[in-house]
Amino acid sequence: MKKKFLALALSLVMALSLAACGGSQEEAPAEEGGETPAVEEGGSDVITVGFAQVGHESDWRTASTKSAQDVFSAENGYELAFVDCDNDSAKQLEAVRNFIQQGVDYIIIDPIVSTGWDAVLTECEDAGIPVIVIDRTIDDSDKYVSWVGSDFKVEGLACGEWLKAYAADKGITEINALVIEGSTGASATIGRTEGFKEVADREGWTILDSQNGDFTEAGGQEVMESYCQSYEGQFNVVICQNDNEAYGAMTAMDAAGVSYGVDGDVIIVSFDSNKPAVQHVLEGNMNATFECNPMAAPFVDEVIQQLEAGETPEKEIYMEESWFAAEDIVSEITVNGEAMPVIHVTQEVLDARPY
Ligand code: GYE
Repeated sequence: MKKKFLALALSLVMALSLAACGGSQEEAPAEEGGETPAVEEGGSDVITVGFAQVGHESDWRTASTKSAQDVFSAENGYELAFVDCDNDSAKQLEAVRNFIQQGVDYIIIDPIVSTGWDAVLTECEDAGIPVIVIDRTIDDSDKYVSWVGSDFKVEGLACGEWLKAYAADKGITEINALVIEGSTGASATIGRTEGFKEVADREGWTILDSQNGDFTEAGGQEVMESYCQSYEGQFNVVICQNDNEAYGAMTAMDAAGVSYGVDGDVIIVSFDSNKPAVQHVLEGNMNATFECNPMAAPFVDEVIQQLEAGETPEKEIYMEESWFAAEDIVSEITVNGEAMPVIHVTQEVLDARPY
């Protein structure tokens, strides 16, 4: 499993530079180029998989899509029906219903929002099509086989605990934070918001504002432009719920003449830890980044193979993630009673990042 994961990670690095996000709601086969390798000799039928992806809003999403396209390939015995739902919940429900009509073998859903799922999951169940949920959670139905993803609340808690330790070391006694949230209703947004707020409340920090930047660079820039006007001179921390929002926020702070990062007045952090964000941390433009691992597809493949073999997969599968900081100040934090390392970013650390 680990070997396979590493191999995929490597191929992803090479493929990322080529990856491009198309327009909205594209439907494309998974196989690339002209190659259509036959299913292995003596092998079983091709397994058809429908994947209702959130959209193409971020670098994280591009990596997630690529992971699925790499794994659910013709070479691996799959045929992938991929739908980019363009961050539109109605489109996502429609995509799942279309998969039912097409009679795919398995349906993968990365739920844009965490509620409103029970009816369509019941339809999948009635049609006898197993559903595997990835990344974001479904919170109002358990009619799916497995979920593979991250504990977003732990990510938010880790961010809070790191900030607490970092501020203490730097002698910063007052925290006035601005939060740029991800898309409303997404479990990633809900968990990261809750986790950070839990530490903020406990420590008596002020969260001046918390607004939706939609997990996009443009959204992050727009929210930060308005924050720079409304809270001029009042904030010393900006929490961006993904990397792309942080890139937009830095552009907005540059324009407003606000300094940030290791040598600046404002501490800025992000979630996801895509390579460009880790690069910003290495350069000191950002203080820290908290990883969310987008490579769920190999684990989904494993779930499907278990189902094919008549086995019962685990209901919840958590991705492994790391926390990265610019300065070698906080080397460990404790989250939910568990000690977790904080990695000081060096060139070697950056070079080893798989996405
Ligand atoms: O953090 C963000 C993406 O659901 C965890 O969605 C995912 C989030 C990720 O757009 O970049």
